[in-house]
Amino acid sequence: MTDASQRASLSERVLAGDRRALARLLTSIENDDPLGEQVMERLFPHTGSAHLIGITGPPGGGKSTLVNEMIRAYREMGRSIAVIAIDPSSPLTGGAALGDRIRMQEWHADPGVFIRSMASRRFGGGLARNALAVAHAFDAAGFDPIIIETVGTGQDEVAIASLAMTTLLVQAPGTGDGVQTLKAGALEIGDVLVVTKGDRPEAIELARDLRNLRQLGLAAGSELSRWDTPVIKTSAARREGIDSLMNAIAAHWSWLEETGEMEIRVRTMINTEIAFRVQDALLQGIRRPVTRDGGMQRLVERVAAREITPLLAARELLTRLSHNDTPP
Ligand SMILES: Nc1nc2c(ncn2[C@@H]2O[C@H](COP(=O)(O)OP(=O)(O)O)[C@@H](O)[C@H]2O)c(=O)[nH]1
Ligand SMILES: [Mg+2]
Repeated sequence: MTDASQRASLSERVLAGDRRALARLLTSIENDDPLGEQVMERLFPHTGSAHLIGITGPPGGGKSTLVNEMIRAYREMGRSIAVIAIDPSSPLTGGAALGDRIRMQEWHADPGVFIRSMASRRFGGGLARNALAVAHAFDAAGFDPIIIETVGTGQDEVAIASLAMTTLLVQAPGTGDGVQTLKAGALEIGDVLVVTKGDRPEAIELARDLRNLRQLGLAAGSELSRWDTPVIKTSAARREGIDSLMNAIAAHWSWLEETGEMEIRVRTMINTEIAFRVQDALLQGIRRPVTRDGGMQRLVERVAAREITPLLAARELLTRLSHNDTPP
């Protein structure tokens, strides 16, 4: 088979809902294999309709358990759902945590559910690029919604979760970091604030605190406050509050559509994704040729000797990259 026909057949099989072809494509994307990139070029016109939902919050906050209940709810509505779980991988398990693997087993035989676990350790700077490409692949394959779960610790991880039409910000009672330690602005990335582990007594207070905080935000009168960010208390353990959460997600989608915010949101997402790619390309470019010929080191020495400023060094690197040193 020629390369071209291989690409054509892989993309057609993905479009036709072939799971093995999709799994192959995802692996190609994760490995930065050119095949993945080429297939995505063919598939991209078939994307853009899925509801991307980001979910982020502290490790152990109950995100994956909640996502499992969301899968159940979407399946009851007859919707196909894909989940991208980005986890700081443990060297012991090499990726998905045991609990996650057990949960994934539950949906193993259901063709309407596709869960992909990505270990953030493996990707470094390329994490964002890969996770978003995987989301596009799911979109082309007809999954809707697509949930991206990230641990809300690293900057990249939070950024990815906010690269969604609807972002759920999870807070759990008893994780030690109460509302008072929520970083300024952290609340703003949440379109829906979710208090998980609602079966715990402290959840009531946490939900109340979050509602008060949200109220303060509204009083400050931000222009974007036309969406009244709901605070939803859920218990995945007791399967409570899931319907309210699903309604809040659907309401947010309708709000995006009705107000024209969707257009703006989608463009912001594309803008950020292109910026991620540029960042990536520049970093790779700098790491490869310039470090190889010792150019980077010479620049570092010149800055250390106070001959040039760091800004001038950066400009020189960029000039070199845009001329002849850029790798293909
Ligand atoms: N009591 C209670 N515990 C929960 C609930 N949801 C999750 N947990 C527990 O919290 C821990 C972390 O859950 P997990 O979903 O893996 O958190 P993640 O790291 O945010 O994905 C696990 O031990 C879960 O059993 C809940 O609704 N109630
Ligand atoms: Mg998890």
